[in-house]
Amino acid sequence: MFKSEDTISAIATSLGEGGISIIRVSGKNAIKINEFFFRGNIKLNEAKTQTVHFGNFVDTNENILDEVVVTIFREPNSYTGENLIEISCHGGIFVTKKILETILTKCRIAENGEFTKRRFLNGKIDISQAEAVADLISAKSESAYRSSLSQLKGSLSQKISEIQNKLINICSLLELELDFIEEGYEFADRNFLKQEVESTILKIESLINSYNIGKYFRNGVRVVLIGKPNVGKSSVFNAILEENRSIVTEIAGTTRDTIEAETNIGGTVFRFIDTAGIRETENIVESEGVKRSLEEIEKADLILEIFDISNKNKLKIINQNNKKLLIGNKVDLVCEKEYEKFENMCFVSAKNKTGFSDLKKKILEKTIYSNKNLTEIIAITSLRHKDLLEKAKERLKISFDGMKNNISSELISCDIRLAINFLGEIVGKFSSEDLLNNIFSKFCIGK
Ligand SMILES: Nc1nc2c(ncn2[C@@H]2O[C@H](COP(=O)(O)OP(=O)(O)OP(=O)(O)O)[C@@H](O)[C@H]2O)c(=O)[nH]1
Ligand SMILES: [Mg+2]
Repeated sequence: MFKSEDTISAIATSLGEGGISIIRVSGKNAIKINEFFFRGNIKLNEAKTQTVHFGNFVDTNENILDEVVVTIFREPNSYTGENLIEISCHGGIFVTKKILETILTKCRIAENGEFTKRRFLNGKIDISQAEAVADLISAKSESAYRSSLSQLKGSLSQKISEIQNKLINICSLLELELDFIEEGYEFADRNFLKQEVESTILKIESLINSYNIGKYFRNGVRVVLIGKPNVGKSSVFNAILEENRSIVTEIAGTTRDTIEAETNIGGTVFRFIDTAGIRETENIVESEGVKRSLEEIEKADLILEIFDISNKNKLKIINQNNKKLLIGNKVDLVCEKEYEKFENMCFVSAKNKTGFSDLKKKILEKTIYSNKNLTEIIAITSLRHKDLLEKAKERLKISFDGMKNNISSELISCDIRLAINFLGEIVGKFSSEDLLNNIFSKFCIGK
Protein backbone atom coordinates (compact mmCIF):
# COMPACT_ATOMS: atom_id res chain seq x y z
CA MET A 1 0.00 0.00 0.00
CA PHE A 2 1.12 3.53 -0.80
CA LYS A 3 2.12 5.36 2.38
CA SER A 4 2.58 9.05 2.32
CA GLU A 5 3.97 10.75 5.36
CA ASP A 6 2.45 14.10 4.58
CA THR A 7 -1.12 15.00 5.21
CA ILE A 8 -3.01 17.13 2.70
CA SER A 9 -6.09 19.29 2.83
CA ALA A 10 -8.32 21.25 0.44
CA ILE A 11 -11.85 22.52 -0.02
CA ALA A 12 -13.75 19.75 -1.81
CA THR A 13 -16.89 21.67 -2.75
CA SER A 14 -16.89 24.56 -5.23
CA LEU A 15 -16.16 27.86 -3.60
CA GLY A 16 -19.26 30.03 -3.38
CA GLU A 17 -22.19 30.68 -1.09
CA GLY A 18 -24.28 27.61 -0.38
CA GLY A 19 -25.78 25.46 2.35
CA ILE A 20 -22.58 23.70 3.28
CA SER A 21 -18.94 23.48 2.24
CA ILE A 22 -16.77 20.44 2.73
CA ILE A 23 -13.08 20.52 3.56
CA ARG A 24 -11.14 17.31 3.14
CA VAL A 25 -8.06 16.25 5.06
CA SER A 26 -6.25 13.05 4.11
CA GLY A 27 -3.08 11.34 5.30
CA LYS A 28 -1.46 9.75 8.28
CA ASN A 29 -2.21 12.64 10.66
CA ALA A 30 -5.62 13.65 9.33
CA ILE A 31 -7.51 12.60 12.45
CA LYS A 32 -4.86 13.87 14.88
CA ILE A 33 -4.82 17.29 13.23
CA ASN A 34 -8.58 17.65 13.49
CA GLU A 35 -8.58 16.48 17.07
CA PHE A 36 -6.51 19.59 17.70
CA PHE A 37 -9.21 21.96 16.40
CA PHE A 38 -12.43 20.04 17.10
CA ARG A 39 -14.45 20.55 20.31
CA GLY A 40 -17.33 18.08 20.63
CA ASN A 41 -18.69 15.27 22.75
CA ILE A 42 -16.09 12.84 21.54
CA LYS A 43 -12.35 12.81 20.96
CA LEU A 44 -11.89 12.24 17.22
CA ASN A 45 -8.92 10.00 17.95
CA GLU A 46 -11.30 7.58 19.61
CA ALA A 47 -14.04 7.79 17.00
CA LYS A 48 -14.81 4.78 14.84
CA THR A 49 -14.56 4.78 11.06
CA GLN A 50 -17.54 6.05 9.05
CA THR A 51 -19.00 7.98 11.95
CA VAL A 52 -20.27 11.55 12.03
CA HIS A 53 -19.70 14.06 14.85
CA PHE A 54 -21.08 17.47 15.61
CA GLY A 55 -19.00 20.12 17.38
CA ASN A 56 -17.22 23.47 17.22
CA PHE A 57 -14.19 24.12 15.10
CA VAL A 58 -11.69 26.40 16.84
CA ASP A 59 -8.51 28.17 15.75
CA THR A 60 -5.14 27.97 17.50
CA ASN A 61 -6.34 30.58 20.08
CA GLU A 62 -9.47 28.58 20.90
CA ASN A 63 -11.72 31.08 19.08
CA ILE A 64 -14.76 29.30 17.63
CA LEU A 65 -14.74 29.55 13.83
CA ASP A 66 -17.93 27.63 13.07
CA GLU A 67 -20.20 24.79 14.06
CA VAL A 68 -19.23 21.78 12.01
CA VAL A 69 -20.05 18.17 11.29
CA VAL A 70 -17.01 15.95 10.95
CA THR A 71 -17.06 12.57 9.20
CA ILE A 72 -14.28 10.13 10.01
CA PHE A 73 -12.97 7.54 7.58
CA ARG A 74 -10.18 5.35 8.87
CA GLU A 75 -7.75 3.67 6.49
CA PRO A 76 -8.32 1.69 4.31
CA ASN A 77 -12.05 2.52 4.27
CA SER A 78 -11.87 5.96 2.71
CA TYR A 79 -11.80 7.59 -0.71
CA THR A 80 -8.00 7.82 -0.66
CA GLY A 81 -7.43 4.63 1.31
CA GLU A 82 -5.74 6.70 4.07
CA ASN A 83 -7.16 8.27 7.20
CA LEU A 84 -9.55 10.88 5.88
CA ILE A 85 -11.70 13.54 7.48
CA GLU A 86 -14.47 15.57 5.88
CA ILE A 87 -15.46 18.71 7.71
CA SER A 88 -18.85 20.10 6.70
CA CYS A 89 -19.11 23.76 7.71
CA HIS A 90 -21.51 26.55 6.74
CA GLY A 91 -21.21 27.24 3.06
CA GLY A 92 -19.69 30.71 3.07
CA ILE A 93 -16.50 31.56 1.23
CA PHE A 94 -14.93 33.36 4.19
CA VAL A 95 -15.70 30.75 6.85
CA THR A 96 -14.61 27.87 4.64
CA LYS A 97 -11.28 29.55 3.86
CA LYS A 98 -10.77 30.37 7.53
CA ILE A 99 -11.14 26.70 8.54
CA LEU A 100 -8.85 25.58 5.73
CA GLU A 101 -6.22 28.15 6.76
CA THR A 102 -6.34 26.84 10.32
CA ILE A 103 -5.88 23.25 9.19
CA LEU A 104 -3.03 24.32 6.94
CA THR A 105 -1.03 25.38 10.00
CA LYS A 106 -0.60 21.62 10.57
CA CYS A 107 -0.43 20.17 7.04
CA ARG A 108 -0.04 21.22 3.43
CA ILE A 109 -2.53 22.15 0.71
CA ALA A 110 -3.40 19.35 -1.72
CA GLU A 111 -2.35 19.59 -5.35
CA ASN A 112 -4.90 19.24 -8.16
CA GLY A 113 -6.37 15.76 -8.13
CA GLU A 114 -4.14 14.61 -5.29
CA PHE A 115 -6.94 12.85 -3.39
CA THR A 116 -7.79 10.80 -6.48
CA LYS A 117 -4.07 10.25 -7.15
CA ARG A 118 -3.72 8.73 -3.67
CA ARG A 119 -6.81 6.62 -4.34
CA PHE A 120 -5.06 5.32 -7.46
CA LEU A 121 -1.71 4.81 -5.68
CA ASN A 122 -3.49 2.81 -3.01
CA GLY A 123 -4.88 0.49 -5.69
CA LYS A 124 -8.53 1.43 -5.25
CA ILE A 125 -8.89 2.33 -8.92
CA ASP A 126 -6.76 2.00 -12.06
CA ILE A 127 -5.59 4.91 -14.13
CA SER A 128 -8.45 4.83 -16.66
CA GLN A 129 -10.94 4.96 -13.79
CA ALA A 130 -9.06 7.89 -12.27
CA GLU A 131 -9.32 9.71 -15.61
CA ALA A 132 -13.04 8.94 -15.63
CA VAL A 133 -13.42 10.81 -12.32
CA ALA A 134 -12.29 14.01 -14.03
CA ASP A 135 -14.66 13.33 -16.95
CA LEU A 136 -17.56 12.62 -14.63
CA ILE A 137 -17.07 15.93 -12.85
CA SER A 138 -16.94 17.88 -16.10
CA ALA A 139 -19.81 15.98 -17.78
CA LYS A 140 -22.41 18.39 -19.14
CA SER A 141 -24.79 15.99 -20.83
CA GLU A 142 -26.47 12.68 -20.17
CA SER A 143 -24.21 10.85 -22.65
CA ALA A 144 -20.99 12.35 -21.24
CA TYR A 145 -22.17 11.43 -17.78
CA ARG A 146 -23.13 7.87 -18.75
CA SER A 147 -19.90 7.12 -20.57
CA SER A 148 -17.67 8.49 -17.80
CA LEU A 149 -19.66 6.64 -15.16
CA SER A 150 -19.31 3.41 -17.09
CA GLN A 151 -15.55 3.99 -17.41
CA LEU A 152 -15.37 4.76 -13.70
CA LYS A 153 -17.13 1.50 -12.96
CA GLY A 154 -14.38 -0.26 -14.89
CA SER A 155 -16.00 -1.01 -18.28
CA LEU A 156 -12.97 0.14 -20.27
CA SER A 157 -10.54 -1.58 -17.89
CA GLN A 158 -12.49 -4.80 -18.28
CA LYS A 159 -12.54 -4.58 -22.06
CA ILE A 160 -8.79 -3.93 -22.15
CA SER A 161 -8.04 -6.76 -19.78
CA GLU A 162 -10.11 -9.18 -21.94
CA ILE A 163 -8.00 -8.20 -24.95
CA GLN A 164 -4.80 -8.49 -22.91
CA ASN A 165 -5.72 -11.95 -21.66
CA LYS A 166 -6.32 -13.17 -25.17
CA LEU A 167 -2.94 -11.85 -26.25
CA ILE A 168 -1.21 -13.36 -23.23
CA ASN A 169 -2.66 -16.74 -24.24
CA ILE A 170 -1.29 -16.39 -27.74
CA CYS A 171 2.10 -15.40 -26.35
CA SER A 172 2.27 -18.35 -23.99
CA LEU A 173 1.56 -20.77 -26.81
CA LEU A 174 4.27 -19.21 -28.94
CA GLU A 175 6.76 -19.11 -26.10
CA LEU A 176 6.06 -22.69 -25.08
CA GLU A 177 7.03 -23.68 -28.58
CA LEU A 178 10.40 -22.03 -28.14
CA ASP A 179 11.27 -24.45 -25.35
CA PHE A 180 10.70 -27.36 -27.66
CA ILE A 181 12.10 -25.84 -30.79
CA GLU A 182 14.75 -28.53 -31.27
CA GLU A 183 12.16 -31.27 -31.17
CA GLY A 184 10.31 -29.39 -33.91
CA TYR A 185 7.00 -29.14 -32.04
CA GLU A 186 4.42 -26.64 -33.11
CA PHE A 187 1.86 -26.23 -30.35
CA ALA A 188 -0.17 -23.55 -31.88
CA ASP A 189 -1.85 -23.86 -35.20
CA ARG A 190 -0.71 -20.82 -37.17
CA ASN A 191 -4.07 -20.28 -38.81
CA PHE A 192 -5.80 -20.27 -35.47
CA LEU A 193 -3.27 -17.77 -34.09
CA LYS A 194 -3.67 -15.55 -37.14
CA GLN A 195 -7.43 -15.51 -36.64
CA GLU A 196 -7.03 -14.68 -32.97
CA VAL A 197 -4.70 -11.78 -33.70
CA GLU A 198 -6.93 -10.53 -36.49
CA SER A 199 -10.05 -10.54 -34.34
CA THR A 200 -8.15 -8.70 -31.60
CA ILE A 201 -7.07 -6.06 -34.11
CA LEU A 202 -10.74 -5.57 -35.03
CA LYS A 203 -11.70 -5.13 -31.39
CA ILE A 204 -8.98 -2.55 -30.90
CA GLU A 205 -10.03 -0.77 -34.09
CA SER A 206 -13.58 -0.54 -32.85
CA LEU A 207 -12.34 1.07 -29.65
CA ILE A 208 -10.20 3.51 -31.65
CA ASN A 209 -13.23 4.42 -33.77
CA SER A 210 -15.25 5.09 -30.66
CA TYR A 211 -12.94 8.03 -29.94
CA ASN A 212 -14.92 10.38 -32.17
CA ILE A 213 -18.10 9.44 -30.40
CA GLY A 214 -16.41 9.80 -27.04
CA LYS A 215 -15.31 13.25 -28.16
CA TYR A 216 -18.92 14.08 -29.08
CA PHE A 217 -20.11 12.94 -25.64
CA ARG A 218 -17.53 15.11 -23.96
CA ASN A 219 -17.37 18.24 -26.09
CA GLY A 220 -20.68 18.13 -27.95
CA VAL A 221 -21.19 17.86 -31.71
CA ARG A 222 -20.59 20.86 -33.99
CA VAL A 223 -23.23 21.12 -36.71
CA VAL A 224 -23.07 23.90 -39.28
CA LEU A 225 -25.99 24.99 -41.48
CA ILE A 226 -24.98 26.11 -44.94
CA GLY A 227 -26.73 26.93 -48.20
CA LYS A 228 -27.54 29.65 -50.70
CA PRO A 229 -29.04 32.92 -49.45
CA ASN A 230 -32.72 32.85 -48.51
CA VAL A 231 -33.18 29.07 -48.59
CA GLY A 232 -34.26 29.23 -44.94
CA LYS A 233 -31.07 28.37 -42.98
CA SER A 234 -31.91 30.71 -40.12
CA SER A 235 -35.52 29.50 -40.09
CA VAL A 236 -34.38 25.86 -39.87
CA PHE A 237 -31.83 26.83 -37.20
CA ASN A 238 -34.58 28.48 -35.12
CA ALA A 239 -36.93 25.55 -35.62
CA ILE A 240 -34.30 23.05 -34.41
CA LEU A 241 -33.59 25.17 -31.34
CA GLU A 242 -37.28 25.94 -30.81
CA GLU A 243 -36.50 29.61 -30.24
CA ASN A 244 -36.19 32.72 -32.35
CA ARG A 245 -32.44 33.00 -32.09
CA SER A 246 -31.50 34.13 -35.60
CA ILE A 247 -33.02 36.99 -37.61
CA VAL A 248 -35.23 35.85 -40.49
CA THR A 249 -36.32 38.13 -43.33
CA GLU A 250 -37.28 37.71 -46.96
CA ILE A 251 -34.16 39.68 -47.98
CA ALA A 252 -31.39 37.48 -49.35
CA GLY A 253 -28.21 38.03 -47.34
CA THR A 254 -29.83 38.61 -43.95
CA THR A 255 -27.39 36.57 -41.88
CA ARG A 256 -23.88 37.97 -41.97
CA ASP A 257 -22.07 36.75 -38.90
CA THR A 258 -22.08 33.16 -37.66
CA ILE A 259 -24.56 32.55 -34.86
CA GLU A 260 -24.13 29.64 -32.45
CA ALA A 261 -26.49 27.97 -30.02
CA GLU A 262 -26.64 24.68 -28.16
CA THR A 263 -29.41 22.19 -27.73
CA ASN A 264 -29.67 18.67 -26.39
CA ILE A 265 -30.65 15.87 -28.75
CA GLY A 266 -30.97 12.35 -27.37
CA GLY A 267 -28.86 13.21 -24.33
CA THR A 268 -25.94 14.73 -26.22
CA VAL A 269 -25.11 18.41 -26.59
CA PHE A 270 -25.25 19.66 -30.17
CA ARG A 271 -23.89 23.09 -31.07
CA PHE A 272 -25.61 24.48 -34.16
CA ILE A 273 -24.06 27.25 -36.23
CA ASP A 274 -26.14 29.43 -38.56
CA THR A 275 -24.08 31.02 -41.33
CA ALA A 276 -24.31 33.58 -44.11
CA GLY A 277 -25.74 32.30 -47.41
CA ILE A 278 -22.95 31.35 -49.78
CA ARG A 279 -22.84 33.39 -53.01
CA GLU A 280 -20.56 35.70 -55.01
CA THR A 281 -20.97 39.19 -53.67
CA GLU A 282 -19.43 42.65 -53.97
CA ASN A 283 -20.60 43.66 -50.53
CA ILE A 284 -17.62 43.66 -48.12
CA VAL A 285 -19.65 42.72 -45.05
CA GLU A 286 -21.47 39.91 -46.80
CA SER A 287 -18.31 38.54 -48.37
CA GLU A 288 -16.67 38.41 -44.93
CA GLY A 289 -19.75 36.45 -43.82
CA VAL A 290 -19.33 34.03 -46.72
CA LYS A 291 -15.67 33.57 -45.79
CA ARG A 292 -16.71 32.67 -42.25
CA SER A 293 -19.30 30.19 -43.52
CA LEU A 294 -16.58 28.38 -45.48
CA GLU A 295 -14.33 28.32 -42.41
CA GLU A 296 -17.12 26.79 -40.33
CA ILE A 297 -17.46 23.96 -42.83
CA GLU A 298 -13.88 22.93 -42.04
CA LYS A 299 -14.48 22.87 -38.29
CA ALA A 300 -17.82 21.04 -38.37
CA ASP A 301 -18.51 17.47 -37.28
CA LEU A 302 -21.63 17.51 -39.44
CA ILE A 303 -22.87 19.83 -42.20
CA LEU A 304 -26.55 20.46 -42.88
CA GLU A 305 -26.83 21.78 -46.41
CA ILE A 306 -30.21 23.48 -46.79
CA PHE A 307 -32.12 23.80 -50.09
CA ASP A 308 -35.25 25.69 -50.98
CA ILE A 309 -37.04 22.95 -52.90
CA SER A 310 -39.60 25.39 -54.24
CA ASN A 311 -36.84 27.18 -56.13
CA LYS A 312 -35.13 25.18 -58.86
CA ASN A 313 -32.29 27.70 -59.16
CA LYS A 314 -31.15 26.95 -55.64
CA LEU A 315 -30.67 23.22 -55.87
CA LYS A 316 -26.98 23.04 -56.77
CA ILE A 317 -24.88 21.34 -54.08
CA ILE A 318 -22.27 23.71 -52.70
CA ASN A 319 -20.01 21.35 -50.89
CA GLN A 320 -19.13 17.72 -51.50
CA ASN A 321 -18.55 16.09 -48.20
CA ASN A 322 -19.51 12.79 -46.64
CA LYS A 323 -20.21 14.29 -43.26
CA LYS A 324 -23.21 16.01 -44.70
CA LEU A 325 -27.01 15.83 -44.59
CA LEU A 326 -29.07 17.37 -47.40
CA ILE A 327 -32.19 19.17 -46.25
CA GLY A 328 -35.05 20.23 -48.48
CA ASN A 329 -36.84 23.15 -46.82
CA LYS A 330 -40.12 24.89 -47.66
CA VAL A 331 -42.01 21.68 -48.47
CA ASP A 332 -45.19 23.61 -47.70
CA LEU A 333 -44.77 25.42 -51.03
CA VAL A 334 -44.70 22.36 -53.27
CA CYS A 335 -46.93 19.35 -53.69
CA GLU A 336 -45.70 16.03 -52.34
CA LYS A 337 -45.06 14.55 -55.79
CA GLU A 338 -42.62 17.37 -56.55
CA TYR A 339 -40.22 16.65 -53.75
CA GLU A 340 -40.31 12.88 -53.85
CA LYS A 341 -37.95 13.00 -56.80
CA PHE A 342 -35.09 14.36 -54.69
CA GLU A 343 -33.13 11.46 -53.30
CA ASN A 344 -31.29 11.31 -49.99
CA MET A 345 -32.90 14.45 -48.74
CA CYS A 346 -34.54 15.10 -45.45
CA PHE A 347 -37.66 17.27 -45.89
CA VAL A 348 -38.82 19.98 -43.53
CA SER A 349 -40.92 23.07 -43.42
CA ALA A 350 -39.40 25.60 -41.08
CA LYS A 351 -42.56 27.63 -41.48
CA ASN A 352 -44.93 24.86 -40.38
CA LYS A 353 -42.34 23.18 -38.11
CA THR A 354 -42.76 19.81 -39.79
CA GLY A 355 -40.12 17.12 -40.34
CA PHE A 356 -37.91 18.12 -37.43
CA SER A 357 -38.16 15.01 -35.27
CA ASP A 358 -37.13 12.98 -38.31
CA LEU A 359 -34.28 15.40 -38.98
CA LYS A 360 -33.04 15.10 -35.40
CA LYS A 361 -33.11 11.31 -35.70
CA LYS A 362 -31.00 11.53 -38.88
CA ILE A 363 -28.55 13.89 -37.15
CA LEU A 364 -28.08 11.32 -34.37
CA GLU A 365 -27.62 8.48 -36.87
CA LYS A 366 -24.99 10.41 -38.78
CA THR A 367 -22.98 11.26 -35.64
CA ILE A 368 -23.55 9.34 -32.41
CA TYR A 369 -24.84 6.09 -33.90
CA SER A 370 -22.54 6.07 -36.93
CA ASN A 371 -20.29 3.43 -35.34
CA LYS A 372 -22.35 0.29 -35.75
CA ASN A 373 -19.88 -1.75 -33.71
CA LEU A 374 -20.42 0.38 -30.68
CA THR A 375 -22.48 -2.09 -28.73
CA GLU A 376 -22.37 -0.51 -25.32
CA ILE A 377 -21.50 2.93 -24.20
CA ILE A 378 -17.78 2.19 -24.08
CA ALA A 379 -16.44 5.11 -26.01
CA ILE A 380 -12.90 6.20 -25.37
CA THR A 381 -12.67 9.89 -24.64
CA SER A 382 -8.97 10.36 -24.09
CA LEU A 383 -6.38 11.02 -26.77
CA ARG A 384 -3.88 9.17 -24.57
CA HIS A 385 -5.99 6.02 -24.79
CA LYS A 386 -6.39 6.40 -28.54
CA ASP A 387 -2.62 6.76 -29.07
CA LEU A 388 -1.89 3.67 -27.00
CA LEU A 389 -4.55 1.64 -28.81
CA GLU A 390 -3.06 2.69 -32.13
CA LYS A 391 0.42 1.66 -31.02
CA ALA A 392 -0.92 -1.71 -29.85
CA LYS A 393 -2.73 -2.21 -33.13
CA GLU A 394 0.44 -1.42 -35.11
CA ARG A 395 2.39 -4.05 -33.16
CA LEU A 396 -0.32 -6.63 -33.72
CA LYS A 397 -0.34 -5.90 -37.44
CA ILE A 398 3.41 -6.50 -37.52
CA SER A 399 2.98 -9.80 -35.69
CA PHE A 400 0.13 -10.78 -38.01
CA ASP A 401 2.32 -10.14 -41.06
CA GLY A 402 5.11 -12.04 -39.32
CA MET A 403 2.87 -15.08 -38.98
CA LYS A 404 1.93 -14.89 -42.64
CA ASN A 405 5.60 -14.83 -43.56
CA ASN A 406 6.57 -17.62 -41.16
CA ILE A 407 8.83 -15.43 -39.05
CA SER A 408 10.12 -17.12 -35.90
CA SER A 409 7.79 -17.42 -32.91
CA GLU A 410 10.26 -15.48 -30.82
CA LEU A 411 9.93 -12.30 -32.88
CA ILE A 412 6.18 -12.63 -33.18
CA SER A 413 5.68 -13.02 -29.46
CA CYS A 414 7.99 -10.06 -28.88
CA ASP A 415 5.63 -7.78 -30.86
CA ILE A 416 2.58 -9.18 -29.11
CA ARG A 417 4.23 -8.49 -25.74
CA LEU A 418 4.79 -4.88 -26.80
CA ALA A 419 1.11 -4.63 -27.72
CA ILE A 420 0.17 -6.01 -24.29
CA ASN A 421 2.36 -3.37 -22.64
CA PHE A 422 0.77 -0.53 -24.61
CA LEU A 423 -2.66 -1.75 -23.56
CA GLY A 424 -1.39 -2.01 -20.00
CA GLU A 425 -0.52 1.67 -20.02
CA ILE A 426 -4.19 2.54 -20.53
CA VAL A 427 -5.17 1.01 -17.22
CA GLY A 428 -1.60 1.31 -15.89
CA LYS A 429 -1.33 -0.11 -12.40
CA PHE A 430 2.26 1.15 -12.40
CA SER A 431 2.69 4.36 -14.31
CA SER A 432 5.50 6.86 -14.54
CA GLU A 433 5.48 9.92 -12.30
CA ASP A 434 5.35 12.24 -15.35
CA LEU A 435 2.26 10.54 -16.67
CA LEU A 436 0.56 10.67 -13.29
CA ASN A 437 1.32 14.36 -12.88
CA ASN A 438 0.02 15.05 -16.34
CA ILE A 439 -3.26 13.24 -15.69
CA PHE A 440 -3.94 14.55 -12.20
CA SER A 441 -3.00 18.16 -12.95
CA LYS A 442 -6.20 18.34 -15.02
CA PHE A 443 -8.30 17.77 -11.90
CA CYS A 444 -9.58 20.47 -9.63
CA ILE A 445 -8.11 20.88 -6.18
CA GLY A 446 -10.02 18.93 -3.56
CA LYS A 447 -10.74 15.98 -5.85
N1 LIG B 1 -43.09 29.09 -47.07
C1 LIG B 1 -41.97 28.96 -46.37
N2 LIG B 1 -41.14 30.00 -46.21
C2 LIG B 1 -39.99 29.83 -45.50
C3 LIG B 1 -39.68 28.59 -44.91
N3 LIG B 1 -38.47 28.72 -44.28
C4 LIG B 1 -38.10 30.00 -44.46
N4 LIG B 1 -39.00 30.68 -45.21
C5 LIG B 1 -38.92 32.07 -45.62
O1 LIG B 1 -37.80 32.25 -46.43
C6 LIG B 1 -37.22 33.54 -46.23
C7 LIG B 1 -35.74 33.41 -45.90
O2 LIG B 1 -35.60 32.74 -44.64
P1 LIG B 1 -34.27 32.80 -43.80
O3 LIG B 1 -34.42 31.81 -42.71
O4 LIG B 1 -33.92 34.18 -43.42
O5 LIG B 1 -33.23 32.28 -44.88
P2 LIG B 1 -31.65 32.21 -44.81
O6 LIG B 1 -31.22 31.06 -45.63
O7 LIG B 1 -31.19 32.26 -43.41
O8 LIG B 1 -31.25 33.54 -45.55
P3 LIG B 1 -29.87 34.37 -45.49
O9 LIG B 1 -29.52 34.55 -44.06
O10 LIG B 1 -30.24 35.65 -46.14
O11 LIG B 1 -28.87 33.60 -46.25
C8 LIG B 1 -38.04 34.18 -45.12
O12 LIG B 1 -38.99 35.06 -45.71
C9 LIG B 1 -38.72 33.01 -44.44
O13 LIG B 1 -39.95 33.36 -43.85
C10 LIG B 1 -40.59 27.51 -45.09
O14 LIG B 1 -40.39 26.38 -44.61
N5 LIG B 1 -41.69 27.75 -45.84
MG1 LIG C 1 -30.04 33.58 -42.39
